[in-house]
Amino acid sequence: MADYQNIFTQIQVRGHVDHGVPLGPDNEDRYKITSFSHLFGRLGDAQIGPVYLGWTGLASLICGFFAIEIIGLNMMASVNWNPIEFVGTLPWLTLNPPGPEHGLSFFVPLQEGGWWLLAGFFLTASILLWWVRSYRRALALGLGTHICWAFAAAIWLYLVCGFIRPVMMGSWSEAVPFGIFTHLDWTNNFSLMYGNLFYNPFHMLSIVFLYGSALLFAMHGATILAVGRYGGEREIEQIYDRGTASERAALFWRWTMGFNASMESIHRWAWWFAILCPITGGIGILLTGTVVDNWFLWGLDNGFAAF
Ligand code: 07D
Repeated sequence: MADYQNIFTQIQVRGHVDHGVPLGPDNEDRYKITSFSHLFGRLGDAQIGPVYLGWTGLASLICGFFAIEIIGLNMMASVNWNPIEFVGTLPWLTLNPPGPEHGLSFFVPLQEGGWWLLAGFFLTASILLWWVRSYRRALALGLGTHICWAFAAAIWLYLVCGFIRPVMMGSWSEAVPFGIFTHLDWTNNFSLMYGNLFYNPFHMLSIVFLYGSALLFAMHGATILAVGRYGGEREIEQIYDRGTASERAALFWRWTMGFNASMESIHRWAWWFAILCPITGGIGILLTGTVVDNWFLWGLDNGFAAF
């Protein structure tokens, strides 16, 4: 009889619906709606759901909906409510923060940035509520909270760019616009205004962890796929058995570079590299314009930039 091996086999896992571990009386009612998808089965697990929405999830989606509505309707208004033009020019459309004349005021006329403040409030509420939901679901399942803290690291950079630094600079006008090209322009202008972000050591570090994460992910993903023919993706059994795919994988790296991570430590490496990208990035942005006005001149002063 054919049995499931790994992604290379043509067999899909399609057993009975798995409702997961029992979670106590409060949660039992929710675990009902599920379905199966052949396409999803090719990419991962064929079972869809059960999705746990809960109050924080619902509130997050509602806030996210408000944010997107405010941004989208403002963009629609900017093209005279013409749907064809909206679609055609979407990458250039934008909802901008208040101008510098409004400082940090909360009472800004809607057309002069008030809508941006409202959209920012709802987007931030949505993201924070989603974080609470992820934290609570992790606890309910008896997991560690590693995913939530990694998510928090990304939220840190988001808050630095859109809230904490503008507050420290005393003006909402420092914040990021809601728009596809305009947020890219903001990024470019930010670098130009403050003397080239490449000379900001925290931008350097953030790039190290960004590229480092990609490298680690490629090494780990490739290693596990390479030993897939020996069942390498079944990490748990592999950790305590000798002579397994895992042992070959480890030996490969010792042969080629003299050192190997363990099945457990590679995931710690990945986690730290991933979270340090936005953590160091957020520090770099926070220092810009508050502590350091020109990173190139700062680099000259500190002996690593040259004319
Ligand atoms: C942005 C924050 C978390 C996101 C969350 C999600 C929504 C959804 C949806 C409304 C990603 C929020 C959800 C908003 C809304 C709807 C529908 C995480 C984010 C929670 N740089 N650069 C970085 C490189 C240059 C600049 C980081 C490379 C130039 C600025 C990273 C190069 C200039 C900033 C990085 C390069 C410049 C950065 C981002 C090369 C001008 C930042 C890390 C090869 C273009 C940010 C310290 C990240 C930062 C940042 C890479 C060049 C400007 C490492 C590879 C010189 C202003 N740059 N950069 O994880 O942290 O982002 O800087 O040239 O703010 Mg840079």
